[in-house]
Amino acid sequence: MAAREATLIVGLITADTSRSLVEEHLDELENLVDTAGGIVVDRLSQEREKPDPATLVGSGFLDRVAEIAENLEVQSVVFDEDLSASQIRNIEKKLPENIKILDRAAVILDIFALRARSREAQTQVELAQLNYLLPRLTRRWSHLSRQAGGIGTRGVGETQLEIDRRIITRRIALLKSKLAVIERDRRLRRKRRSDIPTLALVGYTNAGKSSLFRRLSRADVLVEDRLFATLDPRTRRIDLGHNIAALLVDTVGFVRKLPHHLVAPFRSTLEEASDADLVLHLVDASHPAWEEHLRVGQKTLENLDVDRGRVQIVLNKVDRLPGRRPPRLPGGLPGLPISALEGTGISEFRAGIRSRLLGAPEVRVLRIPLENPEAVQQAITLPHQLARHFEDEFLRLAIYSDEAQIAAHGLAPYRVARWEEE
Ligand SMILES: Nc1nc2c(ncn2[C@@H]2O[C@H](COP(=O)(O)OP(=O)(O)OP(=O)(O)O)[C@@H](O)[C@H]2O)c(=O)[nH]1
Ligand SMILES: [Mg+2]
Repeated sequence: MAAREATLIVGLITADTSRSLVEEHLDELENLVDTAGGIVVDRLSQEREKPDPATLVGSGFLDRVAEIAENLEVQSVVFDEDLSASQIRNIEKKLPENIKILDRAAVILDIFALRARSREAQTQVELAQLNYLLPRLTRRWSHLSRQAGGIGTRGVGETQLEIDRRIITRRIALLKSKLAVIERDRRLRRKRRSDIPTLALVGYTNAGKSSLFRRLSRADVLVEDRLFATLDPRTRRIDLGHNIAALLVDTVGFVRKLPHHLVAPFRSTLEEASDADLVLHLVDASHPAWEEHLRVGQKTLENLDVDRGRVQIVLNKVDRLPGRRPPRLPGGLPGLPISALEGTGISEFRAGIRSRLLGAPEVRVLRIPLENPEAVQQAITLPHQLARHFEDEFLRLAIYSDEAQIAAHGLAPYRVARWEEE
């Protein structure tokens, strides 16, 4: 196995953030670097009023970064904030030649590239990578001109850069049209699906989406304590109990600071989510930053035009909480507590989803022909009966119930709008 790439990570504490928040973000970045196959050997952070437009961190601080990077013999330095093309160039000038300068987005793209399996995901990732690379193409960055490196004459390098840019631009156009075709096919496939309701599992990476997917569908999907284990969405038919079925879709995870040019190509992946009848927003309630994860998720869903009314928050990993007591959600939002790992709360979860999909309990009226004694028998055993009336040929019944319960007893065909004859 190749040795893990030694990496130094750098954070920035501004007036808008706090040290503890930045430390948390660096923890996550360390996790991202690890997932991408690197190893973080040290982390540094600078406190300053606001970012330096030229080099993100201050130039004096950058000298220290250079010195430490050299002493630790790192191969790359990763900044937790987005770096512009000119910032990368300026930072490059300060750091030793052989060290790669990356930002969080580049690391995420790298993980995506490692994880993409389907043709669609691979195409999306390559497109995102090229879009990211194009404005940042410098002599050190260009993969294509790296072979031509060492020549050392500026003119030749510049020409090579122009060629690279043209190759990339052409490739981007090709990938875009390829994706358009793949997406059209998928849209057609989706249309052809039966009209059983669709549930989409979304949430911060590592929240446990695939674990829940697996528990509900008994499917063999990859569950890993790694970030972005799932990149390709998958769909399975699941049983919600009481004879109610749904399609469940597992999707790619969210992460903070996922830049927009990255999200755009993944929009189609997440479109599955925005098209769903109900979006299940899974949150790892045992994570110290769960509230921020929840916010990032809600924001991403907002950007996808998913309104709050179609979202059900699910609090996962309650087995790791003291007393298994789920936290209270901000704004009094309702959340369904579960443990996907142990299976606790799953039947309540199923019931909760059923009532979200099929309507909360309310007074419903049934009108059942007496010539159907089985249905009559079913109906009179239902709880919460408010009124019962036998006519010549019908039993009329008012009950406090939900659609799911009525369907489960095979009584859905006998629903009528009101007690009185219309
Ligand atoms: N203790 C505990 N761990 C859980 C629970 N659910 C999931 N996990 C663990 O959390 C880790 C991530 O689970 P996944 O199901 O892969 O998470 P995911 O949301 O699909 O992650 P990505 O695909 O990377 O976005 C794994 O190590 C799981 O075993 C739970 O209820 N309790
Ligand atoms: Mg997953």
